[in-house]
Amino acid sequence: MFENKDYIAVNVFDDSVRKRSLKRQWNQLSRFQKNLVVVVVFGGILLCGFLMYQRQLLKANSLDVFSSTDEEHVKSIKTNIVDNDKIQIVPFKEDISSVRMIQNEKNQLPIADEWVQNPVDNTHDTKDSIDNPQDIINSDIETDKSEVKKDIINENDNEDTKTRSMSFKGPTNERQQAVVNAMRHSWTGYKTFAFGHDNLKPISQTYSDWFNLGLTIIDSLDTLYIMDMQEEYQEAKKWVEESLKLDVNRDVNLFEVTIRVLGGLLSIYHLSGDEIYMTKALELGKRLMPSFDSTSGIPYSDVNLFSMQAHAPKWSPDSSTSEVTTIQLEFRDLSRIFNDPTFENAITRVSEKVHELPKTDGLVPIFINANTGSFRSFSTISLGARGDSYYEYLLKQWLQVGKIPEHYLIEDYKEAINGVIKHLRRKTPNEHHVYVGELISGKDFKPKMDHLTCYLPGTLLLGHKNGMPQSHFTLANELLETCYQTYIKQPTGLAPEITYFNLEGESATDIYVKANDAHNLQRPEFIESLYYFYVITGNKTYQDMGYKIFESFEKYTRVSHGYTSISNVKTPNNVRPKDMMETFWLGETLKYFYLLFSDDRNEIDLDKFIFNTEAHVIPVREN
Ligand code: DMJ
Repeated sequence: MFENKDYIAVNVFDDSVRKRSLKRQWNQLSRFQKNLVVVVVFGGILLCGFLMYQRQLLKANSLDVFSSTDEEHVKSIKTNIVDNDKIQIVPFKEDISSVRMIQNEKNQLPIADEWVQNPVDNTHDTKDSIDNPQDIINSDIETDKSEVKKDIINENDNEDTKTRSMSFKGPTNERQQAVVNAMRHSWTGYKTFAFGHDNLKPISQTYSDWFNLGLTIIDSLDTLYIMDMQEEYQEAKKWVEESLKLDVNRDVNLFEVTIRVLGGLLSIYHLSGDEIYMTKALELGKRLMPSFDSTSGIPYSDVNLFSMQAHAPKWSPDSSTSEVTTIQLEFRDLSRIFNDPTFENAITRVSEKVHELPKTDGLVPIFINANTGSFRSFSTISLGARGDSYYEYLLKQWLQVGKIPEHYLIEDYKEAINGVIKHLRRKTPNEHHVYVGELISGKDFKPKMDHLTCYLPGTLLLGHKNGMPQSHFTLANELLETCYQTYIKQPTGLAPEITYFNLEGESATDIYVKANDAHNLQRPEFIESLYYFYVITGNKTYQDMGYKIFESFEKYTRVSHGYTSISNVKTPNNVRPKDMMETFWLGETLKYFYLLFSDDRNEIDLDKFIFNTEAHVIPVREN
């Protein structure tokens, strides 16, 4: 029954028997069967060859992204000394920044200001240089080389980086200590069950990955440093030194990686002075640059960090407006550190393009097309999801470049806030809560406010501190109060993701929450605003408001192995944990809590630093 066709006898010890047996089997096959075998074997060989060739191509595209020249560049940055070209890196001491100054008899201006003021004069034309990502890398490296040659290396080149770092004293009161405990509990859960992965799932005691970049570690670095959690900080730093791989072969979101990873690396570099972070930041910056390779210069939303190919999101041809306009602080800072305008040129071009587009009294639609460079017609106008940080970065970029009077960034900001007051600000009929709604299709008012919008009171106050009009101050106070109400009106004391307001008597209560919007994702925006209010006014009431909310987080989101987002803020008996600890819980929310409770309002000096939208610190130039 097993004879011949169904059974092949192979004697592994006798080669001649084996060969004869195989030959016999071959001869017994029909012509069709023989052809089939030939096709399968050769097809397989061809497929293998093709796959290997593809792999080589990808490697060729990716391998040279970061060369040893960058290492040299990093070294030279530390202590560039003024030569006849008058270019200097101001060492990071107590520290203001690594801002370079051009010194001459007539004036003293940071280089970055000149780039912003005269962007068309840039010798690096971004559009030309991004046609081939490999070119941009090579040209960057060439630029790096020439800078290195120009610089005279200081004899103190190996000066201990600690002398360039900022030191933090750790918690000085019970509230700060409580936040440190929360941070330690979050970190321990993450370290135990998710170390090296993006997120902790604290209930199932496992992890999830989004970009495969160890997001929680990077987002936490500066928080651990500011809280003086030395042991945990060293664990995080060691991971960056030994395990952070930036050439991940997957599509990542340009905005998210910029604000969390690039921002996180830059921030901890500025705080600690450790060169490893700026080396990594440079590599990441280069890997993200292909995003700008669109016809219009408006970046694509997604980029593969290994193949360095970028594209629009899979679900739409458009990028989010807030995403393409919330990468500028980070890329500009990278340019300043490395004295390489390539990054700043690319993001300045985006800001300028957006500046030129038609708007509704300064308000922008939430979608923009990377190929046409135009806003999507009839898209929503919102200071919540997809719109929020466009407004935030107008102000903060202006602060970053030294508050140049009448700069288009601050003019756009002022116009936008006037637009908010004119089109989006409303007051509820009974309790008179002032809120900021949305314009659906760019025109129909909707009385809905995302929790994300609660960053606005803080940003408005920061603007007012820097010369913006009284109307901004008034709106800031009104909105802060309303945001607080979105917390304390819930039985858990935690705000939902989205709140609706009574527009003209259609609801029994002035503030209400729809079933699908009742989740709380441990977001930072309101705590961020409280932080600005406390630091700028010195009024401790804001600390008390914050502590009440902190206690609610403790009560409803703390679990055995970390903290979790919850599904329902309206049901204290069953908040339905989502089993997810967001990276911004450690990167932002806990950081702002800690700074809010500080006795020292100047722990981070707002005249010297700006927080990016993920609460990572970026220096302002020294005036
Ligand atoms: C963070 O990633 C940033 O704050 C961003 O600006 C908005 N979303 C989250 C936090 O809510």
